[in-house]
Amino acid sequence: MIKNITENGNYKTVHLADQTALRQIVEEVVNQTPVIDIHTHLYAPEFGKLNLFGIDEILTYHYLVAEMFRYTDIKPEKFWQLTKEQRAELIWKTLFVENTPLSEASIGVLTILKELGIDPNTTDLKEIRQFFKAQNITEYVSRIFEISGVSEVIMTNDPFDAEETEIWERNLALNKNFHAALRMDRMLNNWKTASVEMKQAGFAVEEKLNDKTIRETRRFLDKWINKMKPLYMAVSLPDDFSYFANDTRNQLIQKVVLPIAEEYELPFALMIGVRRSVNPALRVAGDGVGRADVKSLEKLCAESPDVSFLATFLSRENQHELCVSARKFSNLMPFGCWWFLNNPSIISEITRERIELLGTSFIPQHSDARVLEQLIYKWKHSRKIIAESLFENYEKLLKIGRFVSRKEIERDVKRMFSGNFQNWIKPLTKKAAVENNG
Ligand code: HDL
Ligand code: ZN
Repeated sequence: MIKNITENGNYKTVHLADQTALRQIVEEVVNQTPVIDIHTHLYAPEFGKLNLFGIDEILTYHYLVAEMFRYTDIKPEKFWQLTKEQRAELIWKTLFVENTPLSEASIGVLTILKELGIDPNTTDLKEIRQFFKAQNITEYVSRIFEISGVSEVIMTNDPFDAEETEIWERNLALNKNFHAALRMDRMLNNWKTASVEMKQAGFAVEEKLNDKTIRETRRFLDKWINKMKPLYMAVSLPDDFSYFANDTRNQLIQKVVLPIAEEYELPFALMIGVRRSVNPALRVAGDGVGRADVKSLEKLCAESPDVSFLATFLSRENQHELCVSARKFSNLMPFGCWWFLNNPSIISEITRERIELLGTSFIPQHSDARVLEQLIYKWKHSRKIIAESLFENYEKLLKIGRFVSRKEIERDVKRMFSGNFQNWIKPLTKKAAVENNG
């Protein structure tokens, strides 16, 4: 039963007076509120073959590659010699036919098939392939966004990736729902190689961080900021990242990245706790996780109060510490259940501890999608848990006798799904604007 209360005779506020109505409304609002997916590896259709979609890309997702190796005795070097289609066939046979698809990534594939109207009991990949081959990519992108409830996605854009920069140099008009993020991994984690590549691209940099190198590195970023119009700069950092060390990475952060962040009002996103190539034979599937030191993130936030930081960690234990840090620094926005945390049991724990410690002042999820259709399962699975977590807390209010209105629920979910991010990023201002009009 929903109590209709007329207040002051001016308007009627619907207050949810019992749990059944409340749960139904929370689920409805969470499922219908569009989300800005703030971190993906998707590319706008204009990037051609970098824009991955279809069943063979879905099945050869590196999460499934890693899982497949646990069931077969094929050696990685032999696996990598197979064609994309052959790898997809092997993964399908191994994880979906010979074994029950119970992992999050394999259930995700079946969620995609179901939401696209393909029978998840189909065993013949050739039949499934026909569906994807028939798609017109422009209409298909809109359809996938629609099914997923995604309004916009932020890409991951690497100024050191020749295949990608070649497309940027064409100055194409990109699909308006795809935005850039300037990825700094190669510059900050592999300066030795990055400085050589920057020099080859005409920037007078040396490995030694002298004044000229700093100036030229900032000019390099100026170029790519003006080219890509990123909404933020991002870097993934290893579990042993320490902002207390006087190393090259920290000097580049202090002398290049943070000044640029302030000058352009560009947020800086840190994704901390990855151990790259724990098993190199698995290639992109070979990375691992390590618990990181949250004190370094706190030092960054404390020393740069005018910079807006986005942050997430790869280790479950760090996520609780991140919530506490975010209570100390209002320039720190926690986001997402990253990679090995993007599993229902852990999304549940992280979302609940975030609501308990931060209310609605955080960004609950990003998809990290690499293949277009992954938006479907990553958001369907996450929305279910976000709705459950929110319901539990609204229900506490009802039990106290505090009414909850649909309008409040809509405001809260909109804040988490898009508002918090939109408030964090600002239209590229200052220098970039001048460059554009110069
Ligand atoms: O560094 C990152 O952005 C990670 O998300 C990696 O791309 C990782 O391989 C991944 O796809 N995780 O979901
Ligand atoms: Zn990622």
